[in-house]
Amino acid sequence: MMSSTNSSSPSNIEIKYTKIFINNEWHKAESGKTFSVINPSTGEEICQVEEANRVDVDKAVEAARKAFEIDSPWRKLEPSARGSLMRQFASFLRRDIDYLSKLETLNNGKPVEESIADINVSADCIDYYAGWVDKIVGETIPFSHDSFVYTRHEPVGICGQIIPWNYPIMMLAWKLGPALACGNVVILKPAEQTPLTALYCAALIKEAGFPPGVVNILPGDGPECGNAIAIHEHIDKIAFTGSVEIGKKIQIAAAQSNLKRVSLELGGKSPLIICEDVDLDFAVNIAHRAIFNNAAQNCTAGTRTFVHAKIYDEFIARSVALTKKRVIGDPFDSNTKQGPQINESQFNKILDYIESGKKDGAKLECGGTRVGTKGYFIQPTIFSDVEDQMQIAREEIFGPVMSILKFDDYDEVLTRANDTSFGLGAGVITKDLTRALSFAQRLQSGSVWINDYDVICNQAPFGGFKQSGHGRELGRYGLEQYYEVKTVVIKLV
Ligand code: TXE
Repeated sequence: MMSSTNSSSPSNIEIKYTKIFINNEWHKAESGKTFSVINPSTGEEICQVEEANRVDVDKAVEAARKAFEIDSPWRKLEPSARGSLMRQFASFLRRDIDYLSKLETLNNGKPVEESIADINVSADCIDYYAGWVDKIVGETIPFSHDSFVYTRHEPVGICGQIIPWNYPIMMLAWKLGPALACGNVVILKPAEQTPLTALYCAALIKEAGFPPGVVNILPGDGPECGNAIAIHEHIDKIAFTGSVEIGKKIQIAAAQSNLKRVSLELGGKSPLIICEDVDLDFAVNIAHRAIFNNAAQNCTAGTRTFVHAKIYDEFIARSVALTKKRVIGDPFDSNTKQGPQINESQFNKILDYIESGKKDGAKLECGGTRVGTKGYFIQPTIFSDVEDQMQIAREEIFGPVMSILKFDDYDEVLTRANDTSFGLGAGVITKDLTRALSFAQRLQSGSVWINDYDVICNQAPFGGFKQSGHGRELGRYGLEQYYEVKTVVIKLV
């Protein structure tokens, strides 16, 4: 279903920042190059942004090194004062939520309501980590009667952070929060598709009072700017969220340069298992949200919906009815539930997957085509009778395509659910507690949701098994990526 209007180019959203942010100053690209930022709702240009490359990365590293010197203002800041700066930044995110949410929607295409939710969660994430700054403690270790052994948790140093376009502000908060809490300095590269809110956040960082060089934000592409960060000899750690393909490149680049620490949050092909004892509407609603949220541009999207044979036909009928009612179109229209895909290449890739589903013999129940004639809108699409070996059941589509697979044996569905190179999320809907707990134990994924889906909280770790990545973000575990543990041994003479 289309929303009433489909003309998303609010001309009243002022674009305030388009330059490279280094050392709390705005810089032009050393190469003189800029790149085009596109509104995915229209396919038209929003503005040009300065394009950082290797030389700008070197400049940012210089600023970050200075900011990280042992007697720099940042290093000498008391932990609680560091926390205050972070809380100030979080409060500015909330203060400017009206503007920021519109900018996020303009650049990313997600409905404004979702942008607002993302920003609130992001501010909460920064606040959560601000609460940790004075609780990152080492331990004393009993060893011998004439020695004193203890550990210190020290910041890693200069952290490169490369983030994607699906949750631009939220990914920035997930990365900055733990890095700053531990006292690191950061060079962050937003995705080339969505640099605008990250650059606005840079201005808020400066306004909050962070010393120069602590946070540097460099808009630029992957092969030039991202790679320059990954291979840099003086960047101590890299955190990446994006595709498996680039995650592997990052790990190779880290190994071939200075063996920088690497944490990766990559894709998924997450199973959602609907048992025969469920309340059907409850399950249909969860499965619908699990796949179609954020136009399915979601690494945890429930892309393989396994449905018990006893409820299979009715589940499909109700899912199709619900999906046909989903309002798609102008993300600035408050009725809209689904905006455009991020860009033309994702749009084409998704339509190709839909073709492959048809060719492989899956049954197209609804959707399957673009919506409108401009922008990158795709109908929410459902395939039933999907088989495990089909391309749409094996590869990450990152688009609004629900694949429904039938099962009638619980051991068998567990094996099928785990038969993937990914392991990010998984869900089970059932009223049977024993079955739920047994699945939670045996599913190979970083998160398992029972009778819900994709519930992510700042306090609990998030990350992948297998090729969905390594390292955890969020919660106490998220801090572990951002400190080195030093052992100090003192002889008591
Ligand atoms: O990802 P890329 P793309 C998956 C999803 C999607 C596919 C492709 O399946 O369809 O990836 O999306 C930077 N060195 N996810 O092409 O290329 C790039 O500039 C260093 C899942 O957008 O991985 C951007 O900042 N950096 C995912 C970031 O990597 C490089 C979210 C992600 O881009 C680089 C996004 C290089 N050589 C896509 N090349 C998730 N896990 O949520 C690119 N980049």
